[in-house]
Amino acid sequence: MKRIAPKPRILNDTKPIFSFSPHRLTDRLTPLELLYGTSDLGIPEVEVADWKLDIAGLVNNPISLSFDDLKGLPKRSIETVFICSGNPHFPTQPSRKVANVRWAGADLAQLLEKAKVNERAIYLWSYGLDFGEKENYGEIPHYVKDMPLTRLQEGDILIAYELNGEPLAVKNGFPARLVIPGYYSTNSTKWLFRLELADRRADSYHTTVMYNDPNFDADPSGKVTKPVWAVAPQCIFASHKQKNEILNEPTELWGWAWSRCPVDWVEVSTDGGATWERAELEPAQRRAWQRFSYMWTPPKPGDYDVRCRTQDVNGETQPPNNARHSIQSILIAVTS
Ligand SMILES: Nc1nc2c(c(=O)[nH]1)N[C@H]1C(S)=C(S)[C@@H](COP(=O)(O)O)O[C@H]1N2
Ligand SMILES: [Mo]
Repeated sequence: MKRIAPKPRILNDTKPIFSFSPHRLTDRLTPLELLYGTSDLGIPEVEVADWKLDIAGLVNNPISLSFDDLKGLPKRSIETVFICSGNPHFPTQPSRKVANVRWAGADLAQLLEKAKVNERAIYLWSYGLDFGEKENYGEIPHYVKDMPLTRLQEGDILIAYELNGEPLAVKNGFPARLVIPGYYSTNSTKWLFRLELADRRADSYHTTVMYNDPNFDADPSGKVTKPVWAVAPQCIFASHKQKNEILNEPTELWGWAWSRCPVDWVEVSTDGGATWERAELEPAQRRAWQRFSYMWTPPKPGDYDVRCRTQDVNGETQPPNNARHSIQSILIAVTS
């Protein structure tokens, strides 16, 4: 891949100052200070006056938009689960860096209609202004991700410039970023400056070396891979944390469940997965996470291995372990 935009100034990477813990996620809408935040190549500082979004490649009518042009388009907003796929070097490690936030911006499908996508196009490449270098790879001129155009049929993809009702912060992709609800958030390119329609996958570091899982169903040796795109079903406890101590009294075990589509049910186990009971589950609201709740009366004091698992409306479930969406288990100590 070649550099196609001038280098912006890169601010020092501001790592989150808290250690991420799902039990803090007690709000339906995650406050911005609890967003996990990932910037693999540092944070570029972008001048709005110089910023442009180009829509190019396999289109019959290339478009170039200023920030004012973008904000002049009809504004759409969506509340959605936003989940990091975790450390790409360890794709089988459970990732519970999740949030539920409200984005606002312009509708991607509308923009692509204006650009008149050529029928040969199969993928949408998105370019971020951040750049860097990796050992054993070399220069990375831009953060680049791709998405199959088939995802457009499900709608809801935004070029977002607001997050939870506030202008996008620099670290979250100011002035604008792509947001693909139902896809792991690594695909939601920050500091977006170019969308390119293509007939093949992007050949960038973040689409080739990183973010391709071994597809053991297709090939047991793990050589065949599949891109980290659609979100898998998962649920977490927000009510209790690991090694929580509670009194020997009835307690509400509750949390959040989500997938690329609505989830159908959540079950809770208080005996390490030996038996499972249905939890109450609120109905799905478009792409937001769904609250589940289970009233538990501990039989006696002691240590309990408490778990939750979900199945989505496509029938997909969570594996017990060795997956980024494996079943969560927390130890709850019941005292007398
Ligand atoms: N341009 C760019 N976009 C990016 C990234 C990045 O490093 N550069 N990181 C991705 C990853 S891995 C995640 S989890 C999300 C994090 O978004 P946030 O920092 O707004 O929480 O941004 C995604 N978009
Ligand atoms: Mo991520």
